[in-house]
Amino acid sequence: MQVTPLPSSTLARSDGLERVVPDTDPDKIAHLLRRDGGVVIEELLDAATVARLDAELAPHVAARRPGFKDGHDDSFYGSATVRIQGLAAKSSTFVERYLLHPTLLAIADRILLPHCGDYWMSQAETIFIHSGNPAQELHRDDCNWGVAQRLGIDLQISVLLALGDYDADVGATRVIAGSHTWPLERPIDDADATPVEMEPGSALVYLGSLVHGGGANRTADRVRKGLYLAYLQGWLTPEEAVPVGIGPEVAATLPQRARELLGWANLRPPENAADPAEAALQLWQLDAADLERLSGSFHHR
Ligand SMILES: O=C(O)CCC(=O)C(=O)O
Repeated sequence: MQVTPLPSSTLARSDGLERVVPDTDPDKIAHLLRRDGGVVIEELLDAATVARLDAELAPHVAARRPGFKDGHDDSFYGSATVRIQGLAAKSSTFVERYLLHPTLLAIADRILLPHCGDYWMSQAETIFIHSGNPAQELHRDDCNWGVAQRLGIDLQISVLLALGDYDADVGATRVIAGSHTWPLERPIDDADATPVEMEPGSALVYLGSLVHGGGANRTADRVRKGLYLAYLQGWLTPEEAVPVGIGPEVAATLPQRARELLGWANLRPPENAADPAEAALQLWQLDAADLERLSGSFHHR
């Protein structure tokens, strides 16, 4: 993989986010997330793992024309952007090293579990921004769940892993640090957003309430390779129809925690449920006959 190293001067913290390493105390990372809305974990994955992920996804990316969906207004998703989903069926490295990364799960436990029995994956996709793609509109991921967004609790944690060049020219994600605390009505100004530049293998982790957006790719021939992953409160509908994209045959081969995160398990009731009905509740149930038929793929807990 040909990657242009970033000059160290461009690694300044002008984006307002702190840099940590993967074995930083997860309480500290959760604190930074709550304080700034985002944080960069440097070297979340090593170079060999990044290369393996990239290689496993490459045939799927090569077979896809840029643009999200025919007949769809691509100005948000990017008409020169390649988004591939169903990643758990396409890359075992995605599951083993990214979805189940202990640091990411430790952060999600701290931020999301206080409000749910369990969280699950909302979406994972390549966001490969090609030359000429304009900057994406700044937004909050939480706007997917407009009513819940007003509850004032953390709904989602998003991660953007750099699989290659991730500098301002190639379309690094732009963020407004601290904007997760703003009233939703406050106007958003593009001039306040700063690109988060990272080395391959590093990851931007941010709350669903943080204002952000993909950058413009102003280069002639480089591609901004970001690998998106989001963990969501289990009582909210994921953005991607995750289990459908994976199928029972693949699900049966996955570790139990992966099946739980990928919609191949029912959801636990909240641990602190005071009401007996709430404590007995099982969301995302499966009829006993279906459970038998899918034995080995759907995990009943
Ligand atoms: O690609 C990026 O940097 C951000 C993408 C994003 O926020 C989105 O597509 O919702």
